[in-house]
Parts: sequence; C-alpha cells; structure tokens
Amino acid sequence: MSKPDSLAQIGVVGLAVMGSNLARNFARNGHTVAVYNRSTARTDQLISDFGTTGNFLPSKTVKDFVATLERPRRAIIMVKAGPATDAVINELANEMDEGDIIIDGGNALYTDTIRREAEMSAKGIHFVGAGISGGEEGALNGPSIMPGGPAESYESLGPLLESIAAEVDGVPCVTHIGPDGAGHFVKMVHNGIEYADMQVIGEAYQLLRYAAGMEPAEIAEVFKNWNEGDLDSYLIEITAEVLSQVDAETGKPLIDVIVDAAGQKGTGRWTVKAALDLGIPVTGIGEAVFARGLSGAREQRNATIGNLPGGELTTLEALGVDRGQFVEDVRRALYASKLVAYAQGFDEIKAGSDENNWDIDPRDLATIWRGGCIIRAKFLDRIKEAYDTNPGVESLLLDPYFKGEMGDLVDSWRRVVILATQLGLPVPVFASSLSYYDSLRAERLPAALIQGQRDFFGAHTYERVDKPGAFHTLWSGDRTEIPS
Ligand code: NBP
Repeated sequence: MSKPDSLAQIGVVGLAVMGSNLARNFARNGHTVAVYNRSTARTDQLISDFGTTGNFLPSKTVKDFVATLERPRRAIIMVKAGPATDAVINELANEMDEGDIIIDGGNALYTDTIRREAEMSAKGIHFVGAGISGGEEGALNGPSIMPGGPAESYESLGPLLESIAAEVDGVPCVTHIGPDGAGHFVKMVHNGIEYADMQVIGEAYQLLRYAAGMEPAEIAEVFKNWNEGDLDSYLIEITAEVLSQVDAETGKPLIDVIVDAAGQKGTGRWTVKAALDLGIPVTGIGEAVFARGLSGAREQRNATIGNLPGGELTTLEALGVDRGQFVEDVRRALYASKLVAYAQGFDEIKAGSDENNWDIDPRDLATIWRGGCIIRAKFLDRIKEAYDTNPGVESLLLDPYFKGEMGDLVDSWRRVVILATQLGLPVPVFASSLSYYDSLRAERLPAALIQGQRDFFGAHTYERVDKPGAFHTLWSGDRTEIPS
C-alpha cells in the first residue's frame, strides 16, 4: 500500500459495535482514525455508513493498518476478549516498533492483561489494558475509560482518550489508573458493582410488584421519583423506562413478557473469584451473581416452582403495613444495600491495589465513574468527598456522611428484610448486605466457635482474648490447654 497523505493519530482494530462506535467518536472529535477489522465487510460497512462524518483510513491488512499510524503508533483493540485479543496483539506487535502503544479496550481478565503487558514490555512495546464502560452508547458519545499500563504511555494517550470520554463538571471521565492490569481490574469491579446495583433495583421492583401489588407503570413512576433524590443514577433512570414500556404485540407491560432468566458474560463472576482470592467479602456482588445463576437454572426452577413448601405466608394488609411507608422503606433498603455494594467494591479495589502494588487512588474512580459508565450515580460525589476527608478510611460506611445515612436507613432496611421473609419474597442482596452490615457492627462473631471447632478436629490452635500466643486444647486427652 502506498503511504497515505496524512497519518492517523489513533487506530481501532475490531469494528463490531464497540469498535466502530469508538472509531466514530474519535473521528467526530477531530482525529484521523485508522480502522481495521479481520473481515473486511465490517470495515466497508463503517466507511459506507459513516465515512463522511470524519477522517477514516481503512485498511485490509494489519500491515497496512500499522503503516497508516503516526508515531508513536497507538492502536486500540476492540475484539472479543480472550484468544482473539492475543491473536490481534501478536499481529500488531509484529508490525510495530519500540515505544508504540497497543491498547486493549475489551473486557479482558486483569491477569491476562498483566501477562500481556509483561510480554509486550519485553519487546519495548507499551501495552495498556483499558476498561471502557458505557456500552455502545457510551463508546459513541462518551465512555468512562479506565486505562492501566505504563504511566509514560498515558502522556501520549491521555489527551486522545480525554477528547472522547464523557465529561462531568468539565472533568473528563478518564485517568491513568495504575500499572499493568490495574485498569482492567478496576473495570472488572465496576462491572461487579453494576451486578449488585441491578439486583437491588430488581429486588425493590419485586417487592413493589408482588408485596405492594403495584402495576409496572405505577412502579415506573416511583422509580422516576426516586431518581430525583439520593438514588439519582443511570440505572434507576433506565429502570423507569423499561417498566413503562408496553409490548406492542400483546399490549402487556414489556416486563411481563420478558423471560426472567438473566444472562451474564463473566465480569461479575471474575469480581467474586478475585475477591475470594483476596479474602474480601463482596457479599452483595456475590449474591447478585448467584441470583442471575439461579434465575437461569430453568430445569431446576421448572421442578421447584410451586412445588416446595413455603410455610405460613401472609400479606402486607394482613400485617397491617401502610403501603406508603412500605414503598419508602423499600427505597431506603435499596439505598442501604447499594451503599454496602459500593463499600465492598472499593474494599476489593484497595485489596487488589495493595496486592499488586498499583497505588490506585479511589478518588479517581469516584470521579471518572460519575459520567459515561453504567453505574454513574449522583452519590459518587459523596464517595470522592469521603476519600478526600480520610483516604485511609477502613470502610466507606464509616465516613461521617454515609454513617449518618445508614442511621436513617437501617430501621427501614430491617423492616423490609423481615417483611420480605414473612411474605416469602426473595431479597438475597438486601438480606445478605444487612447481615454483612451487622457483622461489621458485631462485638462478638461466631468465629470464636469456629476456631474452637477447628482446634478440636485439626489442632489448628486459637488465640485468646486475654493473653498473646496460640493455644491448643487437648480435646481427646484430659482437655487441658497447652501453648502452641
Ligand atoms: P464482540 O465482543 O462481539 O467481538 C467481535 C469483534 O471481534 C469483531 O470485530 C470480530 O471480527 C473480532 N474478532 C473475533 Br470474534 N475473533 C477475532 C480474531 N481471532 N482476530 C481478529 N478479530 C477477531 O464485539 P463488541 O461487542 O463490539 O465488543 C468488543 C470488546 O469490547 C469486547 O472485549 C467486549 O467485551 C468489550 N465491551 C463490550 C461492551 C458492549 O456493550 N458490547 C461494553 C464494554 C466492553 P470479525 O468481524 O472478523 O468476526
């Protein structure tokens, strides 16, 4: 291919929905964009549909694609996460030189990103794993971007990413998160929080629908109203939209014709697996992932629906519960459970950062998640303020603002969990988050008994509250205690 007249500041490999929207976003913001897709049809489609909306340099081969990039070359990969990403990285690296930058904008597992960064670094190529949130709409109009990789590469990449990212109060929703896999780790936990956030909204809907007996359109109004206050967020906003949608074919609320089996692509599961390895309880995210799993276990549900005893169930009316108070209690239970999910997610990020020496600043996340991404919410400003006030706060829930909020929410939260239990309605995240909260508050946990059991069957020893050291009781002997 002959050298083009002008070179591209950025290239995009992989032109499915995310890649083509990202390429259009770069072009709309004045950049010349090199584009390449394995099957040429997608490249041709992009150029035929949007070629006149900006400067695109299409290529049919990776070699030609790399030749159209200005130095240091910057190429963003937007292909299916997994082996496809490795294949594309290697193809690009073969054509690139030292100092060039490969950015993986897909949803890669952060440990893959750590490995890839090391492999590329050995070749002198900068590898940046960048979490990109906001779905296809965000990619086109302004995503929240979480780039990891070498800080040095951000100097050349940062201004480009800032030009296409969402903006809140004039601040772009992108910043360098930390070395190697930090960006993808943070994006993974972001997605985990998203799972919990969606599930608590689902539990609130379920209670309003089946405990309070409200119709979807009525519940949509409740969510619209909630979106004016503390819960103001993208997910609450779209919930109202979904609930007010009527199915054109049947005239029923759309929600009633959608199969109640939730899909998942894996980032929620990864968040929980990583949390288990780090020893961080992310109960809200975990229950949300399990709830999706249970919803999709069709054969098991077909066998169990209507076929398991439920005990003496009752109704709101029989319990003399005021409907208006119940709706407000549900709002508060949702808010409290959501705060727990965020607090747990930030705990996991801190633990991941400590484990990998990433030095992630939680304030950055609270800032760049305010726009462009799926979990954007008004209360992220409060999270930033909490970390501004006390960067080392042991739990977000201890921040004076959130502690005050919890004081206002906790009674309602308990009432909702009790009522849901009496009514036989599942609230896995509401209930487990409350138990987590009470566990944090508890002066004594049953872990003392567990230590006793462990010592009994495995001589694992225990510590005493009244003196230092490890001890073992001779359980099968005379049951005296010996120091270990
Ligand atoms: P997909 O995840 O559906 O991937 C399709 C793209 O991957 C096509 O361009 C395809 O090329 C390319 N590809 C595959 Br598959 N195997 C390849 C290979 N061996 N070599 C080269 N190219 C290959 O696209 P998407 O939904 O646009 O998502 C792109 C990335 O962004 C993914 O990692 C995804 O997880 C992430 N992400 C998606 C969203 C979202 O809302 N969809 C949000 C945030 C992040 P072809 O046309 O030749 O088959």
